[in-house]
Amino acid sequence: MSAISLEELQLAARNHGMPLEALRYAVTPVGLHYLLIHYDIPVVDATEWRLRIGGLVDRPLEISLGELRAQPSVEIAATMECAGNGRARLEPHVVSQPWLAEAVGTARWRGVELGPLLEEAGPQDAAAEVVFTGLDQGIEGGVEQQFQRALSLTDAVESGAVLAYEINGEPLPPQHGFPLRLLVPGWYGMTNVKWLTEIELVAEPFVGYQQAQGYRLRAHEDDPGEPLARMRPRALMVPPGIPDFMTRHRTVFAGRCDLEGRAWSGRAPIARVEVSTDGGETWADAEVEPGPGPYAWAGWSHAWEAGPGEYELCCRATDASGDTQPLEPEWNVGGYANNAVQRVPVTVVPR
Ligand SMILES: Nc1nc2c(c(=O)[nH]1)N[C@H]1C(S)=C(S)[C@@H](COP(=O)(O)O)O[C@H]1N2
Ligand SMILES: [Mo]
Repeated sequence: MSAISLEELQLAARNHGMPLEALRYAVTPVGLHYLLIHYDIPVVDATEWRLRIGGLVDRPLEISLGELRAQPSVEIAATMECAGNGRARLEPHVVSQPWLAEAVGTARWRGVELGPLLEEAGPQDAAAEVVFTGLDQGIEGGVEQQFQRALSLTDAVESGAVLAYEINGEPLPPQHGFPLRLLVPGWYGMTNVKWLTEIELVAEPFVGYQQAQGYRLRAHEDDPGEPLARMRPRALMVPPGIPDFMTRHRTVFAGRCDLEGRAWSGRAPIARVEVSTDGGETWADAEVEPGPGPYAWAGWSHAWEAGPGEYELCCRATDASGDTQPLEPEWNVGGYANNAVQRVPVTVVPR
């Protein structure tokens, strides 16, 4: 693996992953959920804060947090993964937040459904896209900006998106977007705009930095690429046994070892999870159990009779559309959507 720079360490020390042993929880405890914050976490005075819905609508809205909380709410359990998850495994090295595999978490998000709220505002015929603006500000690619992302009006209405003010039954903490964030189940993390303050309906395709420059799958520098949208299938395992402090290499004691983990896809339900103990040469089916909701990861487990020796454990998810994980990473300019199978070297020692 190529060396990580101090600048990348600076990002990695701010944006933390979910320690993989937390895959044991069907719903990730808030402090263990991964975090990704492009700029600074804004401090928001909830009494001053308003959500504005405007642009190509018949009835522009300005809503306080109290008014939002008074509306009918829904709670969805959703698995969210950063589009950059797996980036640090790519060769040649892609400079950005250096995730290995841990940029994921599952939370119960409570809030107001986006679709009905947009209907209330009355989208005009010309409205084609919905632009979401966060309060956080920074400079990226030389462009001064607030974090912004857009969805087509159809996706905004039909994706089951929620404007969330609670995570796991508590008000959003500052780092997860207090007081309000967008949550679009099944989509990669960048879709879910935090510190949401404005929703604008527009006629033309949105060309903001995070839409037109960032978060695109590009094969080479001159390739305009495809925008990232829904999460590719991925399975991860709880690293078995005990870790070495420095290398994290796993030691497992011989005998029965219950391998377990979670698997998700933003495109279709998980249909199959397989496990390999020989680096992907041979595979066995794991048992799959439903997760905490249709938008959340499934649980999987597999009993392994571990004899002394060296092993490379792998797991691989396949979703109901037939989409599965590659054995080797597929490189792209931004280092996105690398869902190559996880590999966990372990040493099994006599008990
Ligand atoms: N306003 C704003 N929203 C944002 C971001 C951000 O930097 N600013 N980061 C995005 C990215 S890239 C990801 S992966 C998710 C991470 O959400 P979390 O930190 O709550 O896990 O938030 C998204 N929403
Ligand atoms: Mo992300």
